Amino acid sequence: AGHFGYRKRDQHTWVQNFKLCDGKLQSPISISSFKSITLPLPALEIIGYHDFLSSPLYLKNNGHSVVVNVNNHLGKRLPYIFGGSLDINQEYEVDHLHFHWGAKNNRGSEHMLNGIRYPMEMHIVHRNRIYSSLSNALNYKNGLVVLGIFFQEEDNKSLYSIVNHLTSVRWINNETKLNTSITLGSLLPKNTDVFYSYKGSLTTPPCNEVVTWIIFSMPVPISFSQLNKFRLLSNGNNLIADNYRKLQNIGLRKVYIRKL
Ligand code: BO1
Ligand code: ZN
Repeated sequence: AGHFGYRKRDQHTWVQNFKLCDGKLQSPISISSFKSITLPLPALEIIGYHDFLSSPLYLKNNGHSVVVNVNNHLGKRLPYIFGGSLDINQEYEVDHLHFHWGAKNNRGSEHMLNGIRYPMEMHIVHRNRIYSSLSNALNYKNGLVVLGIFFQEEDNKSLYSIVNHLTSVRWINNETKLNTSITLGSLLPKNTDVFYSYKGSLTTPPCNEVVTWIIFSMPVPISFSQLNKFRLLSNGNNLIADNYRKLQNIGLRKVYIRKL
């Protein structure tokens, strides 16, 4: 029951094995700046994102995505976030990052922004520090914060360290050690002042409704050749590309926007 697929007919069967996927607070959604509520939110504080992550860092193909785990930083304090739309006194430590991408440039991102679907969306998944593990945090509605970062086609040097290792993780369960250190900060958009926030879910089974989403308005550049390296990744039977969930109903939810 840990298996799930992204083809349309497969996505319709998620709810059979994972009841939570049928909830009222599901992700992703289509975000419109016009329909969002402007709030005078404080800045999102992003701490330790410019420190090099302690090595070794591993890149892994898990059959659904490609993942960089950053939760095994013995000795060091993990990069964390607070402020913005998050509850006061709640700090969220980084756990891992992963990507959702399309086989073509006209698709790949999970969220849509003002009618645009970007070719890729990165998720930096954070766990509320009061919970001991990611699986533990999945039981609480203030358990996770995911930063959603859109990519648009244009050259980008900062992604090279991850992209250059993708050929080593072409197949499911392939794992490789990154030979250069990275900082999370290099993966963020140049401007993090403007973002959208709403309450939603994991975009994959088991679809727990425990995620405060923070979606940056500004995309990060990625080149066509870099995107094509993601597009070669395989789960053994098929390409992983198009690993984005269909849009979910916004229902009664509100989306907030912080602007300058
Ligand atoms: S996402 O950022 O909403 N796409 C997202 C989706 C799933 C997870 C985190 C963020 N969590 C993972 C857990 C795994 C579990 C998997 C199920 O969900 O980290 O332990 O196996 O697919
Ligand atoms: Zn994701």
